[in-house]
Amino acid sequence: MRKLLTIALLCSHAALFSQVNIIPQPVEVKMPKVAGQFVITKNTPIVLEGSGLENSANFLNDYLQQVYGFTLKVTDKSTPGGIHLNYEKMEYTYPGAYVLRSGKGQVYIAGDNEAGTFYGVQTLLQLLPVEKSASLKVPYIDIKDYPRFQYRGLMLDVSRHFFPISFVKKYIDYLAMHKMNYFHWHLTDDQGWRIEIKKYPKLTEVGGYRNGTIIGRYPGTGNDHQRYGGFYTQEEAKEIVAYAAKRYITVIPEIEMPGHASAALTAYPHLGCTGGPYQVQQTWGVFNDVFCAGNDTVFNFMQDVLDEVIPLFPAKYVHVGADECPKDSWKKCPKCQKRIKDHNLKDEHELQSYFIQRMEKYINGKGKTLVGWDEILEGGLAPNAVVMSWRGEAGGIEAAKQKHQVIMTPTTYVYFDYSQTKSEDSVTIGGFIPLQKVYGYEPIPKELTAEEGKYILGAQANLWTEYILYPSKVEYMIFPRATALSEVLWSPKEKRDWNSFEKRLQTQFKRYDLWGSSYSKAYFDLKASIAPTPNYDGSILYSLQTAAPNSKILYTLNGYDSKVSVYSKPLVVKMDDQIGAMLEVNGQQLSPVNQKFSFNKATGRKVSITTPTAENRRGNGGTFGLVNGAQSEKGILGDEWLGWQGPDMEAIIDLGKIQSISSVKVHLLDQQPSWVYLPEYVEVLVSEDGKNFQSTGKSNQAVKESHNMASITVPAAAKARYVKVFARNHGTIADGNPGAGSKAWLFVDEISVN
Ligand code: TNX
Repeated sequence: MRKLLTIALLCSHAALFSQVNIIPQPVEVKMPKVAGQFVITKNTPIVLEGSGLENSANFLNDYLQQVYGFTLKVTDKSTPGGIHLNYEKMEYTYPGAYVLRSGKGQVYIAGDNEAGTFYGVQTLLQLLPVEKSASLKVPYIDIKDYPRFQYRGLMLDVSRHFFPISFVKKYIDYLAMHKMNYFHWHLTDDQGWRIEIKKYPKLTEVGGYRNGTIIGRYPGTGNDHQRYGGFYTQEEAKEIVAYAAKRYITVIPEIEMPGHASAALTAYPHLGCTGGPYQVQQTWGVFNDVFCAGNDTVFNFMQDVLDEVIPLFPAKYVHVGADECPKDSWKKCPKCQKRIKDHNLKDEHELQSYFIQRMEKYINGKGKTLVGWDEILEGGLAPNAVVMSWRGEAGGIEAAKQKHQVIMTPTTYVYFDYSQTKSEDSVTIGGFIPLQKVYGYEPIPKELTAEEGKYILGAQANLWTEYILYPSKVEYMIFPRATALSEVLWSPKEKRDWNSFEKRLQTQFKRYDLWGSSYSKAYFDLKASIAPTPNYDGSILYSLQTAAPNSKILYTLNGYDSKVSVYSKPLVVKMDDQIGAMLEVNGQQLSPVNQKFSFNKATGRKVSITTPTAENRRGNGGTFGLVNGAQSEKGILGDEWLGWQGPDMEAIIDLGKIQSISSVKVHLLDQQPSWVYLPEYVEVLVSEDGKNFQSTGKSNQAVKESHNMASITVPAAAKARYVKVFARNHGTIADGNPGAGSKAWLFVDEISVN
């Protein structure tokens, strides 16, 4: 009997536990010995056990109203039962710790501070059912939680496209529900100045509007010739700040200087080096029209602007941009050149540094801390500045080593304007950052010592809006990636577990539906992978996978000539083929993939490399990618490519048995603007025993295969079992080229032996 009872208890525990799908994963979740559920009804009171808890109660009620259509009575009389909001002293590193206990007759949420209780309420909301009509049962549970990082942010660019106050609030709610605490508001850029400045009304009257917008992906297919724009009044900015504060979110304003200034210069042309005329830009990119660094009027203007901006935003941080400032106009400007001379500056980079340091003094004088993009490292870092590392992690690493605080926002992991699916059908800026990549991001680079790592305040995802015109597209781009990021930023590192996240994500998808929010379904895409057979017999295994429930995978062979088959296990490919596949869900066909295979003597054979590739350039399926029969058809840095920055490539292929060969061809990427160079030469060496190798020759004769791909073929008439292919890296990039002085990249995706 007793045994039976235990089993029954365990079963109901398991059922209740499957209802618990909290993101970000809390530090500790326990189910109490006795399983059960607390039911929230219209008569359940919210009991405030301390002052300052109204924000939490109001958020809870607003959510209940919006999602389930009712609110609860709030009382500060200590009555038994109901939802109790309280404080409790706790151990934590950063503010925001809370406990949540639900049991017989009550839910108890206590934070170490107001924000902690608020985060406890966010967790409670995730314990509620994801169906509108269901009764609001909260499983008995015992949660202890606190954040890992002190800075957990999302940025929104409102210059390239403008979003109404109502949506900015919604965006802030999304942050709140993910326990994030910084909203970075990118308010000015070349395409529009979006914040009212009373002393300079033309900033918004003129700079707030452009006379057209490029159509399609840059360079585009034309211009729509529609006047476009908008701005926020100072009153509206205050409203946003107050709204965010009630959600324990700090708003950081960004006022770009000295670059990305076209909109401001159009309003006040005397602030540029040439005096104009300028225009509010109608296309995307980086523009040469920047604030003049030799003219004191510019500094007075910037200070006046900050005098009005700073009082609106209680944040201790003020973001001044400072990214992507071309130096062309400064080079030609007598005032800028005089400034360089007068201050003994080395060049225009030091002039940029002068500009930022001068503004930093002003900002510090107002009791605030300057934040800038990682370009503020060039020409000398302003003394107290916080660096936002966006061009990869390098800027963040360097700044932390210089003992500066850092917010990580690398393009490689958290640029949410990049595509999250390979079959994106809307226009995006490009790139590819799938959900799992975001989930796998570690904000503290391993290049840092434990001590240096402390300078990493946290991380933030950026949403640049060149190709994001509407709120629904914003949601589509941030979800579910922002949900993954929230776990990176909040949960203990050792609690991060992709499989567990995937399971909880299924409920999160339903939660987005409950909110009426758009989100990307790329997670369900059909994904293909190529692997060797266990004995490397010269054939290949092609596997197709999807996470989509109730779906079928369909495929065809021979360039779509074969009949359509239903996929059940990896396909064994033995010769040239072209496989097409897609998903079928509810009769709809989705997510097509297509793979061409070309076979040669090396295909499907064992291959090894002597020097490892760069960590983020291991290729799809690792080293085997060199002989997997799949040659990149697109000269973009997709997964197929293996890359080395600096080292040479040396690959050894085992053909399985001694045989006659005639030549070896290496397929390469040639994209110098991205620091990718062809090798100096390729040499082939052959062996029968894998020990004694003999050179068959070298070649540097590259044959162009597309605008940025090429191949080099080396004659290799021999009898051999082992083929060693050596490609000499280009070395250091010469002056006058992008990346001058840095090590060149070598990219290879396929080696064929004929
Ligand atoms: C670079 S990130 C920019 C933005 C663009 C973005 C597009 C940064 C500091 N500057 O101006 O919108 O790329 O991904």
